[in-house]
Amino acid sequence: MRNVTDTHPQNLPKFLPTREALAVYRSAFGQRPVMNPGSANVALLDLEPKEPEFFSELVSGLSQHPRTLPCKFFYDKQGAELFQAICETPEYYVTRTELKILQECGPDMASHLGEAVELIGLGTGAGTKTRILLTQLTDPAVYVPVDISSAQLRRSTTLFRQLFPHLEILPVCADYLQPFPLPTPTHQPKRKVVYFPGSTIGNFDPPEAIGFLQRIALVCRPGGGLLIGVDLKKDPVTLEKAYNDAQGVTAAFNLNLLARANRELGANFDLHLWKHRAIYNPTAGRIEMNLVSLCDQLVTIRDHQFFFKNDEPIITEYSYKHSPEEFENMARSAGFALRKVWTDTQKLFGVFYFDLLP
Ligand code: AVI
Repeated sequence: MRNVTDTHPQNLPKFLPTREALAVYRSAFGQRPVMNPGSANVALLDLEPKEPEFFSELVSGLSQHPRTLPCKFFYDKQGAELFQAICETPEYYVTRTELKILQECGPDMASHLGEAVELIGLGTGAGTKTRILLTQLTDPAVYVPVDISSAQLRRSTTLFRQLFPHLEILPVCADYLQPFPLPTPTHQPKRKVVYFPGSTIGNFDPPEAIGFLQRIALVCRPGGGLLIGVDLKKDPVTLEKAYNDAQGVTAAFNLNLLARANRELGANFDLHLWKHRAIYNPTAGRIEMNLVSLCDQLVTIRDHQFFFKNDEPIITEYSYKHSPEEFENMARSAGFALRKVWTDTQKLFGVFYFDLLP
């Protein structure tokens, strides 16, 4: 098999028309993606971001005022494991609630999506939610999982090929925040539906979220749809507990960003001199997650030095919470019309289904 990293993003036009995307995919993988027993050999379109991006974005984020670190860098191996552990804490209702909604309302969701769809899963991780959805769908034509972690994508693709042996699965390893090429399936789907679970949309500022939804609209046109999980506005106590769990898993997840900089870039952050903080800002409607310096300190990252004052924060993540009306309006401005929202009895979380406006 050819080295699939030949298909470097710089060499590819953005949002390739399907025929060209197919050519790129086939030249990388052969006529059809290879079915492999071990996940290490799963063929995927590999556009995984490489290390220099972490260094340059870290330096530019720490040079800003207020200082920031992009939350996409949370998810190295340790960070992905910690995120998994967050999802199992009693306080983090988000994952549990979304799963319950999917289990209970899956058949109704499937009837809205229709038959023979191409399901494009963005950031679907281990694929627990997608698995529930795919089980309910009527004769899906193809599944295209898109994830930033090639290891995760290979594992989940191997599992999904065993679970759904008749389904064409075309994995793409890419930072889905950037334009990426889509492979063309063997069987023509009736329509494309983008699936974006987990309330990751909440990690975008509203203008960024609208821009992202507009790009999704380009991907699923003409006549496609969007199924998206969104964390809803609720009382601040429940929200703050979810991001300050008693076992300290979220704190470890946040601090892992600094540990990752030490591991990968030889930075010298002393983790004892930083603390995790997560506060709900009701005006902005978001959880603000920071790492706060516990003293005046100097940190070196390769040839860069940063001086942090006592109590100075680094913004690591915003997690916006939306009311159903707010989210419907945002999606409408990106070209989507709401068909249905499924929620739990406490209205903690919503799974929204939109059709693309003609
Ligand atoms: C991935 N994302 C939706 C999570 C959230 O709730 O914003 C990330 C997270 N950060 C802390 N806990 C979970």
